[in-house]
Amino acid sequence: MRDWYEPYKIKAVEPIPITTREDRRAALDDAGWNTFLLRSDQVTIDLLTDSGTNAMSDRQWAALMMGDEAYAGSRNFYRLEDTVRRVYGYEHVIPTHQGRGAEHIVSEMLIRPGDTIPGNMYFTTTRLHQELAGGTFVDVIIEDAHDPTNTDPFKGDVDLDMLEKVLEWADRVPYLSIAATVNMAGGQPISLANLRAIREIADRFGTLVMLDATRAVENAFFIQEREPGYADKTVAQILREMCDLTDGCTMSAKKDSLVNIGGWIGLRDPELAAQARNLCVVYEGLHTYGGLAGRDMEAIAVGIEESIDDNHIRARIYQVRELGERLESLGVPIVEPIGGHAVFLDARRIYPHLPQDQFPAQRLAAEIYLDSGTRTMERGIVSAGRDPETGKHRRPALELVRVTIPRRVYTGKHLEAVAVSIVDVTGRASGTGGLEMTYEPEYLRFFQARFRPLPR
Ligand code: P71
Repeated sequence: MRDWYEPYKIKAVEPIPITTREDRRAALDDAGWNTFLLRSDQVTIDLLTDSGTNAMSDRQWAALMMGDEAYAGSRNFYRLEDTVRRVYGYEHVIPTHQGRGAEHIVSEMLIRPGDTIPGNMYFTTTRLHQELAGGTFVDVIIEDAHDPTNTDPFKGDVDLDMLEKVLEWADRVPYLSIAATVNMAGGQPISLANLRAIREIADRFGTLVMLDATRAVENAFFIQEREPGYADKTVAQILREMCDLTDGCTMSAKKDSLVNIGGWIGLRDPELAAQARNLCVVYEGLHTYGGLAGRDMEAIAVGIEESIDDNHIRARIYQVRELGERLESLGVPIVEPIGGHAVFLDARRIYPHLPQDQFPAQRLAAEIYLDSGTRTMERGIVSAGRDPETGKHRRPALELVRVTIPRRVYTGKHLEAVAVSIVDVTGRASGTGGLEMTYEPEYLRFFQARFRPLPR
């Protein structure tokens, strides 16, 4: 038998909304041409994100019934703590309501005003919390990551020379902010060789390495597939080797861990852990629930175990890859190599006639929705926001639409239909105009910004 089919069968199904083009045009106008502002009832295939959109297993649903909703010392917390210690290897585990709750606490705990935080490409919430704590994020990802056509197998790697330079000139670097895989680069992995070198540099300069472990299991799969010497190791072994090179992590359990809500902080140092627990009770909830119900923590513990199954993670990555390869074979420009959680469409190459100020990726996401009711996400100039010092748009090299695949939710046929729609939309590209922004919120503007279509 082939070894890349889904290692599960379907027990419960949910109908999906079917709409007309007129319905979708009205919905898009109501939503200010921003896919974040659509109601899910207006969306047929929802590829906005893989965050919290996973299908839980029968075991996870059963785990919800094992919720111990005690205010303090819930047994579900100890189960989660035990699972994280065993799988990720961090001694201290502080639960949070989701990933950004963990980022908030870690940023406030470690960053002082004026600090510099180097990392392998920004992520929206991560950088915002670093900035709100008074720090400045500096991107030290390798140059290849900014080029969507470059096929480097580890586009999430850090440029080690650049990292050393930043460590030499910066006044204070509280930690290195290292993501696995790198979301904004296209779901690209970091290699173990690079992580090892980062560890060595961090030790030499006396700074910490904090991992964004949100999609670290997906990263571990890519290492197994691509890094010499790892083909015979399990994804679980590789994940552990990655974590062992770091001092702590922030985690959004809504991705790899196959749940709908939750997060945690992992730490080794007992004093830092005490500080993090202290901030947890201020912002999240008692340190044994961190804003989660007991049942949520139980479902995360089960999800972590399922997430490191080699058959699960292979089927997950292969499903994303199948969509990417189909689009590629039909001539749609995408980011290469195909990443872990999504296929990224290159709006610059699809709409070469649109200047970045007219939000080509935002328009492309809207056009795909209009065509088939498929919801995707802009990852370009709108997501990048404004520079806090100059107030000008940040202009990222990558102007992308992310077609994100929730785990265990859609079938190959759904994704085939999505590919057909994307091909139709790109076929009409030369007749498509840009957008004008009509409302811009101060923080994380992509969530709530509104637009108006411009004529071609
Ligand atoms: C994704 C999300 C969710 C999201 C966040 C912001 C804008 C749009 C969508 C969340 C991540 C992530 C990484 C690498 C931390 C978080 C925050 N990703 N690190 O990709 O990808 O976690 O959402 O649980 O707070 O759609 P949180």
